[in-house]
Amino acid sequence: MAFELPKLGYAYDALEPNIDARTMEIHHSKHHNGYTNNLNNAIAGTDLEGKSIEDILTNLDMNNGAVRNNGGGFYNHSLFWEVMNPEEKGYLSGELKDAIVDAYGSVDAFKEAFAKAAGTRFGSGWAWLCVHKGGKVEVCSTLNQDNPLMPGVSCGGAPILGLDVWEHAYYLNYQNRRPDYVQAFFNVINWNEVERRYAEAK
Ligand code: MN3
Repeated sequence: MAFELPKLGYAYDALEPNIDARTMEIHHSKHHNGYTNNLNNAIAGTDLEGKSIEDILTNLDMNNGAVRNNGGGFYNHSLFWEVMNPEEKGYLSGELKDAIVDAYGSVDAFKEAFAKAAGTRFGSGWAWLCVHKGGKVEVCSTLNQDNPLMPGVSCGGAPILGLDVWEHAYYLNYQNRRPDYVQAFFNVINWNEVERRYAEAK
């Protein structure tokens, strides 16, 4: 059973003006589709075929560049689409909010830490909010399509929120203004989904 490009739960223009429709369309139908196809090609006929993406990434041979890049790309974008929602207005509450305040002192300080992780990731990569067993949360970032599930990545726990900071994610609308794109992302986070992932992973 090959991996399939997941459908978006909303229209390409639904995140405007925070993320423009053209960027969303290219990002999903070209970039994410490419990672999906390349992942399927990379695992075809190997013992990875038929395994879950989480299983593949958790037990990854980091020297396997094709699976590292495309498996990461497949997983990271699938998470990214789900942690955004045009109808949620970024309401953070409950146990996740408590964990964030415990770790960072306030929601604003967490946003600053997340924006810094996204803004200082040199070149291409992702910013993450992760949860460790027991519920402690941590902000970090990874290079290229790496993610916190992969072995030896300097970023631990289960990813529950991720932001793509590759230029393809924002350049059409924001050009070199990555910090503006990061701030716009805060407007479209689906905190219900992030909280669901927190409860499942903690
Ligand atoms: Mn991308």
